[in-house]
Amino acid sequence: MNDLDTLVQTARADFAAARQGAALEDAKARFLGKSGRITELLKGLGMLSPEQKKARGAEINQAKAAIEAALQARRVQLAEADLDAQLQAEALDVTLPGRGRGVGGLHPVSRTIERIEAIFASMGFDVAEGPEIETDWMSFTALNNPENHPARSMQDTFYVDVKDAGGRWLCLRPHTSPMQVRYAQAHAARHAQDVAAGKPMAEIRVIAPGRVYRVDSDATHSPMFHQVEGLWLGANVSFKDLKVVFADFVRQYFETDDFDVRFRPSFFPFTEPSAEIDIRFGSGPLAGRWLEVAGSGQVHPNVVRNYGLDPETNIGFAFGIGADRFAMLRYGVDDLRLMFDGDLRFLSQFR
Ligand code: 2NM
Repeated sequence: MNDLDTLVQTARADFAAARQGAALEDAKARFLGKSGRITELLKGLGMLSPEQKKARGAEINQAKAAIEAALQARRVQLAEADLDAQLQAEALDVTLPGRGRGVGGLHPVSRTIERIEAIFASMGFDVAEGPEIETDWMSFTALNNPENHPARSMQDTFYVDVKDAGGRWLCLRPHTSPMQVRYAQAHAARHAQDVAAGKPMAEIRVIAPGRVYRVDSDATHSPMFHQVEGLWLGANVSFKDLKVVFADFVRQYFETDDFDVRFRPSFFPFTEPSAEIDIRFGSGPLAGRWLEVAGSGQVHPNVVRNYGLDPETNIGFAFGIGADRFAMLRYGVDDLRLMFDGDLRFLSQFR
């Protein structure tokens, strides 16, 4: 092997030993650079005779070409290795299951309230929502509960450490009736001219859904629960209308005609007479038992007066539905506490 073959072999070995582009370019300089081995050899040609120069020059150029080819081959190899490494590092396994997004859903009680709202809306009822922190007057006095009267304990609630202008503690509303008072007062103000002229006023038809609070907690009572209260007030709205409206609501809500309705005499401070509404299904999982599903009654004249209306010409009924109870009946849930524990194993069944 002559000196040039050895040089080419050395260059190949050096290039192979270079693991990165920078090291490879260093190795290139040692052979092909300004003071590299090949360059030095070419400079040495000047001392040779023309014959020798020609022969030796051709040999050196051959060696140079071989080294350049080896260099280029190694460059390609290193670039491919770099690309491979990058592909490895950024590898994406498209066969893995996606992380996905948690699918949310409405709470069963929210679904129930929306369903109840839609049914009453179809019968011409407006929907009124409002504050959960209320005055004593709105929560009790306006609803015919005299101040400090023991009947208030039927709706005993929680109080807030803030007093209203009259010096009475604010409370968490024990029912949504305050919203009906607010709605009826606004309605009376809107129709003040009719009211003053003793003319028939446009009817009030409204439901008030929402959270309410009571001092009560066991398997069937939660300190926070949901009501939908309804109010229909007009020139001569009667118990007969209440029975028709309520039966139609039950028919639509439970999607069956196969049930009886009965009114059982009861007492509420804000209605007179008052009645519990019971229903009994003729078929299905709940068939045969009377179920108490609402309270109701003819709105008391004192309450109508507190709406700002004349109880002689504005007559009607109100009712209160437990939305949580209705959700339980529809979905076959037997413990109220499940509704408020926030357990996803329960809630995800309603997505
Ligand atoms: C009930 C039962 C009976 C009711 C009464 C009123 C108002 F504002 F007109 F006085 N609103 N809701 C009512 C009547 C509520 O819940 C069990």
